[in-house]
Amino acid sequence: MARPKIALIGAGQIGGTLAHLIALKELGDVVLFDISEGTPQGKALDIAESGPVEKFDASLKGTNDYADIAGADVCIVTAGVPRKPGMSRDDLLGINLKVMKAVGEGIRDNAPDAFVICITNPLDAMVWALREFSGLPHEKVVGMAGVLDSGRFRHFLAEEFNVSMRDVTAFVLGGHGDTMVPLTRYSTVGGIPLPDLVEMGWTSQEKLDAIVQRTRDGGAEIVGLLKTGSAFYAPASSAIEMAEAFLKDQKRLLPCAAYVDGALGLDGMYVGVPTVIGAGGIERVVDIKMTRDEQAMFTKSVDAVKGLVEACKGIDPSLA
Ligand code: A3D
Repeated sequence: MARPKIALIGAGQIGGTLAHLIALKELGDVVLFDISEGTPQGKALDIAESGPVEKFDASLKGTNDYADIAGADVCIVTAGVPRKPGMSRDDLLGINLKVMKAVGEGIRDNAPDAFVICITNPLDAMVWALREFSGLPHEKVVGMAGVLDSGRFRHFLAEEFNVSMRDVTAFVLGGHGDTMVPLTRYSTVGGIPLPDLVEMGWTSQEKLDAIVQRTRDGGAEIVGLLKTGSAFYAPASSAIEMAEAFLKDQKRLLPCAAYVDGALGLDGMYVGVPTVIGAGGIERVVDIKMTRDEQAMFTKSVDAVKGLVEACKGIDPSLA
């Protein structure tokens, strides 16, 4: 059977890291696309030349031509600009919306059967716009944020409890931004929910609240340290987990920015929710029950995403 074909739209910090991870994990052949001439070609060749040392079998091609993504099984989109210190993700809206139009049309014309994972910020609005511009089925276009946000949460919790990150599960809901909703009730260490661990004296409520806030600010913390761009290693790993779930029909339960129509009281919008990813793309949106406080936080987050979607419609009338 031929190797899967994975197209990476955007060959910047995340795009290059994605290509490297795909090769190391032998997930498929890589086509790295960018408008910048030489960047995708250079990164593809550099990674390919590590093949004899790393002993992977994968072909890597860099290109500036959308025709080269033809027939891709997965497209991962990072095209656009990242934020700089002091910027919010929402400040990127205008410029990245134009990029989503070009990318959406490129995918529509060349890889209409692909499972598309969007990473470009502001995430929830950009994945919505990318779906609109591409016209692909909703279940095949999804945004990566929740895996990263819950990964950050799990890392901080594992450090606090001095336990393996493998035994920490975390649950986040809502938009990728300051309003994201880490659900402590559904987050566990070895199956023990966080509120129980507070009662057991493993940590204090104050410390847990601080970890929740650090998770919300996780992206800004890295931007502040790097000064020249945003996080890319953990975002790339997170998108790879989603791509692998699709390619291997793993039926993983992962938090993603998915199209929700009916579940969680929503009627047709993209926002971060628990999903099942398998060969069909987003095969299920998990309709969880929320307490009144959780519902209030989720509604606030949903409203923030709706505001950004309206802003997109104001910028590009074809979306209205
Ligand atoms: P960067 O290293 O700047 O790479 C972006 C690449 O996109 C550059 O190589 C550009 O040349 C390219 N590009 C620009 N316009 C186009 C176009 N029209 N077609 C094709 N390529 C184009 O950024 P990055 O890789 O660090 O980040 C990429 C995006 O991901 C940014 O929008 C970030 O804000 C976002 N991001 C999201 C998360 C989430 O968790 C959702 C995390 C980290 C970064």
